Amino acid sequence: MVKKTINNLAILGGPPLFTRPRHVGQPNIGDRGKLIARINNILDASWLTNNGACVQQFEREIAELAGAKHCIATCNGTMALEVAIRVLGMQGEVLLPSFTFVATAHALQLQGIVPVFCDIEPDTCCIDPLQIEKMITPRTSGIIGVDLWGNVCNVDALADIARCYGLKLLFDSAHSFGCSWNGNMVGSFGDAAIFSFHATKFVNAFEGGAVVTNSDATAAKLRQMINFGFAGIDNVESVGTNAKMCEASAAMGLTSLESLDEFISINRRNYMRYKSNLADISGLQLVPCNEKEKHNYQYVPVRNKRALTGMPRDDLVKVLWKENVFVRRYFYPGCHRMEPYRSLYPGAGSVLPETQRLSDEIICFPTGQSVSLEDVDQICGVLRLLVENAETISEVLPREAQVDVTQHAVRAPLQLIVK
Ligand code: T4K
Repeated sequence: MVKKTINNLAILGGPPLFTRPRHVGQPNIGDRGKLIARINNILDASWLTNNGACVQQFEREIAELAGAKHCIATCNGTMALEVAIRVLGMQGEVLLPSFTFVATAHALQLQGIVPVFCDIEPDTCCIDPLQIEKMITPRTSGIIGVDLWGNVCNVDALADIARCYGLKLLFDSAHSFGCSWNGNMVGSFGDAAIFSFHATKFVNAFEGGAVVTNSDATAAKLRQMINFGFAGIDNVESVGTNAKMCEASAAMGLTSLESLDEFISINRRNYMRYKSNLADISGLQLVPCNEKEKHNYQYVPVRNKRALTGMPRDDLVKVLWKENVFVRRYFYPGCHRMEPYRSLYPGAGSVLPETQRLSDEIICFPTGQSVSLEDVDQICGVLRLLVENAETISEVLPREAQVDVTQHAVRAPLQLIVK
């Protein structure tokens, strides 16, 4: 264990805190033996995709856990969004938060639908229902609420607005599988909801996603849409695409589900440890979870209040990356400040003050199976050191050798770009 002082910070030439990088989104791996057995069964059955036995079982389990009548598994969360938007008949303009992963906006833009970016509530960091009504126009056809980091949108308020204006309501619940709102599981709200089971999600299927809905008609359309519009052999009834989940993904998904409770309890344990460690570090505010609800605790989002910490957010990120702590700025800079949206809708930021504030403050910290309580203590120890010595550290940080935090450090540390 490296005892950190200002003088041996890795950014100043000291050894990194960890030799093995700690990543946000490092996959949780369930029982390998069971996964391999499932893969062997798939190979023995010679049925690798197209609604195989594992996919069917995965769909049943997800529907049950989400409290939804139907689950349609997909190859990833982005395709789940695309087909759900299409099947729900969204068109013209759709309201969504800018503070989301860019896939939410792209799934609209790709289909010629204008994403209209709405601001977020300061407490939940989800789309602000009070702002939505101001932005509805005759061209608005729907709302996409994003359950950010597992914090669920104000479902009732969104449903009221959707009902009042005749809008479709879709939830991007990529982050909130296993979470609840008012005691009801995410997946049972609105016209439909989507999940992501990407490798970085606490339940993963390598790549994977799903649409859940309580509507028989929507489910039937989705089933066709994900499989080229086929209604039976040689019988195509509608335009469709290929968004099917394959058997290997479903095998991984089923294996992950078997460890669901264990993954949540590890995430919760780590979240609570960050919470107690950060409680006395001035200016680093852990975004609260509603602990009365079910939560998956798969993200550890922290706001850096620069006036209190004395450290710019990106300086904290640079120092941590050099320590092999690959925190992420989810979601900087907000979709409206990314292309093509920045050029297409240059005025969008004028109504997004909360989004801009949060995206300039946010840091998400590593958690999950690969992060121990000792890791959390050590990461927070570095944070304490940085904040308590912010002035000195800012003076000695090598400005000419900054880590470029715009580059991914996927296979870090090799790809860490130092200018
Ligand atoms: N809606 C929302 C709100 C979403 O957050 C997402 C996806 C979607 C929709 C779309 O769902 P999918 O189509 O992806 O199923 C990552 C994920 O790729 C993405 O799924 C996720 N959200 C987003 C928040 O995070 P990037 O661009 O940040 O990925 P990348 O390659 O930088 O990796 C993230 C971190 O995970 C790194 O620190 C490295 C680590 N990692 C990653 C992989 C793949 C590992 O340690 N092992 C791995 O195998 O998007």
